[in-house]
Amino acid sequence: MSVRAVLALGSNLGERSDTLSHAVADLVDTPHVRLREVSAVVQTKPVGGPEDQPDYLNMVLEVETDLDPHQLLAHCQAVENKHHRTREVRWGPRTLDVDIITYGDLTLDDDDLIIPHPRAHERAFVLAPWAWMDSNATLNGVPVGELAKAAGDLDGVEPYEAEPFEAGQ
Ligand code: PH2
Ligand code: MG
Ligand code: MG
Repeated sequence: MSVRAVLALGSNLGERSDTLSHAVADLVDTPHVRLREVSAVVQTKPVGGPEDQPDYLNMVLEVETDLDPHQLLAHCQAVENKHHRTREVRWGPRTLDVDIITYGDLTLDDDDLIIPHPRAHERAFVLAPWAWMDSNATLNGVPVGELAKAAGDLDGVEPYEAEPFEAGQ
């Protein structure tokens, strides 16, 4: 049986754009996780955590997977670790964060995993790229575009344009 899951990626340390690209490739580098949709990349002001941390790049993916939720979590954490993720400060700067936002229609409240993600409904850095990727998406029965408009951090979310590529650099 396979299930559609939405994953959110964030990076605010190092080569953020390269990290996100490689993370997408790593997440789907298994027959158990297949890529269905990819959002635009957005640049976002940090929400919570230390005030002086750099801006994030964020994006979301829809995947189809036959991993169960805990297997999918372990897979996401393995990809975070590959990108040198450390866990010193809660909501502190990180090379890569991969969060499970939804897993089909499942609701789960385990010590190590809550689905849907408990803060996704109020975070424009997740909701805005998600709404642009999938205009029909809902979270807890509410269109994600509506949730994005109500989110306090929407002003800090802007489309990200990659640096132009120049030969020889
Ligand atoms: N992730 C957090 C806390 N704050 N802010 C932005 N803009 N983007 C994030 O990905 C983010 C955050 C915890 O995971
Ligand atoms: Mg997170
Ligand atoms: Mg996380």
